[in-house]
Amino acid sequence: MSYYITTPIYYVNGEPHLGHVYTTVAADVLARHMRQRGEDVFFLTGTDEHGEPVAQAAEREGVTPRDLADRNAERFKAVATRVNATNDFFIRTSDPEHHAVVSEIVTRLKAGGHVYEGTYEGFYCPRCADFKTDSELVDGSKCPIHLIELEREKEDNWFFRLSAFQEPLERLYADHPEWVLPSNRYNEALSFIKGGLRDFSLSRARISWGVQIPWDPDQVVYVWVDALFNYYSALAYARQGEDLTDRFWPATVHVIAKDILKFHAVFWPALLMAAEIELPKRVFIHGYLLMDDHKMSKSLGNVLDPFHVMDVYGTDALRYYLLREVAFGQDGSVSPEGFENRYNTELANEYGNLARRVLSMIASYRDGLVPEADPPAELARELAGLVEEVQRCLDRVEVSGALDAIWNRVRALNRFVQESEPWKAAKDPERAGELDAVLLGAAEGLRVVSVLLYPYIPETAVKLLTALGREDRSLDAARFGAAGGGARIGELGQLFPKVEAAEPSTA
Ligand code: ME8
Repeated sequence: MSYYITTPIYYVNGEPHLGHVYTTVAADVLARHMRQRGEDVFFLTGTDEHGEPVAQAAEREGVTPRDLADRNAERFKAVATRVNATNDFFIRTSDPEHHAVVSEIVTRLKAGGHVYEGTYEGFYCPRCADFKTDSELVDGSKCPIHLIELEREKEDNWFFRLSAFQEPLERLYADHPEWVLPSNRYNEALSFIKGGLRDFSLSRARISWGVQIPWDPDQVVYVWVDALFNYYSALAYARQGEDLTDRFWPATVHVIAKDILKFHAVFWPALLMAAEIELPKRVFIHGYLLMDDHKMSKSLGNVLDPFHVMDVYGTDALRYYLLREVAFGQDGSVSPEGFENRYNTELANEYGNLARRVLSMIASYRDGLVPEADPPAELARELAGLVEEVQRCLDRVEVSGALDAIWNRVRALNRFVQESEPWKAAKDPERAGELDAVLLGAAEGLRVVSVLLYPYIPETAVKLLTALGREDRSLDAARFGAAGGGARIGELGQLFPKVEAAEPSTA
């Protein structure tokens, strides 16, 4: 089956930060997991380069929007690589191929009677690229998100008849109660729709940085319309000489945060209906990472800078922390101190030490060969159903739910090793069979959790599976007992080394 997953395309008006990393990593976990399942996966991320957010930032810096976009798009690309994202393509809305698709679609919208000429009068926030109703404003005239003073604008432009989609959208929500997840976000979007939909401007007259309206060269396509169609346009040109649209459209899931719910859960399906394009199957809305926790950490200082974390602790540690600390779908705080806690207690102790311990026992008690034995029934019970549980969670985009389920088994394996005390059996030749079963069970359990952890901590999981002499990381391999004994184990360095406190900065 095909599985097409997207992140938002990020604005190039600023630097990539932890919030962007969060969404990209979560989407990457899903993409990697679905590949493990043998699905035909396409994973898209990229940059949103038009409109006021970028044009104004460029003006402030005294460069052209294109220069700013070129510079920052490179940074976003580099971040995707740095976090080990396995995106199949990186779209930039300044790509000429994307322009062509947007022009064609707005032309089609007009031909279909969904576009009319009108006058917009009201408030507009250039940072959100969003029109604000009077009731949304703070202190009478400020953007509720950016708290900047907005001016009342009046301009003639082209309107999209969103109001005509009130009923079709209500029907979409009634027929597909899980098309927006989690359910609180579904309710929020539905109540926005039920509150009455107003037509919105499909074009802007004031700026020129964007896709020209084909029948009116004085206007450019509203940046959100331009941006949303990236999910569709990318498939047409991501692979040279090949159109992937039939293979991957409609998208399986768009992963976004709650800031852009309205655009994805209301505007987007209406635009697609108008353009007579099939709707994506799901939008998943995650929460915000709250980063204002100023507790001091020994090695990281007081801000969780993702690049610093990756430099000091490695990419896997950051990926793990983000998806473990905050329930995916809810808001939650992240902090350097919280990071260190999870790194030391969970990654280094619960997983890293478990791995080292099991491998060193196999090395010293069984000359480095995983023994042949029947796996212990209690472990088999503990791990039964785990693959299905992880699949069920990830089908519903519960990225941290799946990780919790896996981690519970990491803890169960630790208990198993602790309680079965193989070091005692190793001293008694009569208990050789028992020792074989414990070592085989522990190795097999470690292998199973590592296959399932692969999407979250890919570098570490590959190291561990290699050291276990079992490199198959398909989901079928994640069944307890699938591999059995006989493998020769290899060397495993320290997976999550202790990091000493950073020297106090002398700057
Ligand atoms: O909105 N916590 O781009 P953007 C969690 N170009 N996620 C966060 C976050 C935080 N504190 N801050 C940002 C745009 N994000 C548009 C999108 S899509 C067709 C166009 C993540 O650069 C989260 O995914 O402002 C959020 O939705 C996105 O960055 C917004 O990125």
